[in-house]
Amino acid sequence: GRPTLAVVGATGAVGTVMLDLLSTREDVWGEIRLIASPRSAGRRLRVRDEDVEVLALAPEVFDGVDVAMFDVPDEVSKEWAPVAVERGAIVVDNSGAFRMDADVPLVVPEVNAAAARRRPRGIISNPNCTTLSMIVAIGALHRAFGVRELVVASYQAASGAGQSGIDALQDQLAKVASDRNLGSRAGDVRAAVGDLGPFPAPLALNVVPWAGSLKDDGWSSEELKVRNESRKILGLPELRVTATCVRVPVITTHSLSVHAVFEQELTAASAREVLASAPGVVVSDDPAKAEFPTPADVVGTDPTWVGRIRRSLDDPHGLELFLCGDNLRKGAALNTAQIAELLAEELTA
Ligand code: 11C
Repeated sequence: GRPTLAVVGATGAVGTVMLDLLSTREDVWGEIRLIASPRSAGRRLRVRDEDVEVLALAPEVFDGVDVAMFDVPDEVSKEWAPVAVERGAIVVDNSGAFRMDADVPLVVPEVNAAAARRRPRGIISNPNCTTLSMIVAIGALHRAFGVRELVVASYQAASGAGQSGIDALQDQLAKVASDRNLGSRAGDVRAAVGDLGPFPAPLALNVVPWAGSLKDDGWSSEELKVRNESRKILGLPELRVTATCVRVPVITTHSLSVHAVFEQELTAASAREVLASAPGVVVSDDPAKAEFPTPADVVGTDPTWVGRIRRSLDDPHGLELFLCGDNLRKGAALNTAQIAELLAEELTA
């Protein structure tokens, strides 16, 4: 029979996109069980044209489940993913809890699908949305030219911080929309927006050079994730990676500016050719016609969009790129669904 799927964290920002994907992608699943915190249990959510009741997270809800997708905070995954495995499920986890565990593969199907086969803990990790918004394109370039270094600046959307991030940005935008004098005196936007929500500074009419938590020597957790996860996915433990992660007043879709250095010399044309034929990548690059990816045009789509492709002026091994990817789709729910579909194929083979 078809495998049974559990969606843990069904009511969150990513969970909502997941239910949409499960309703629109080719259906490989038997039963789909929706699971959330006791607070959300009993709600009914629409998936595959049916209303399904949300069950409260408990060990028994995993009985009979073949594949369990988790989109919950790190500490909830840490506690409950092993419970689901114990009850017989393979877990695809979108938290940071297991990504750097040597016995947990970190999988992007277009880049390292084979890694999903070795999973001694019964858990597969889904990368962080910022890493995921560039890695399909970088993986394709790596296969062609051999990547040596990445210098990344991110422009991250509010929904990366979940539903509370979306709510905070929308509330702030409503507060600043009517006052045309805002933005010309230090502190005026801060005073107008009031509640900062999950962000450390106003996000409306602003950019905030911070995402995640403070780690050693001034780095943010998000910046270290981009480095560590890129290394693991590409299988290059020594890859030089520097990231500066910035939050911008966009609801959904992360953007990244990347300076990449390769073993081989390359041209913008040769890079464009590789990217244009890479699965999961769309090239949008004709600045004379104002053609380049922007979050407003990319949101709601599946691929990684790449534009502004230029050979570095001072280095024939260097390439400049601007990338956009929907952080809730490829950045989270879509990549998780793709991994789960690989498992469904394996289980029914
Ligand atoms: C953000 N990328 O945009 C983060 C959220 O490790 O999965 C996701 C954190 C993670 O805020």
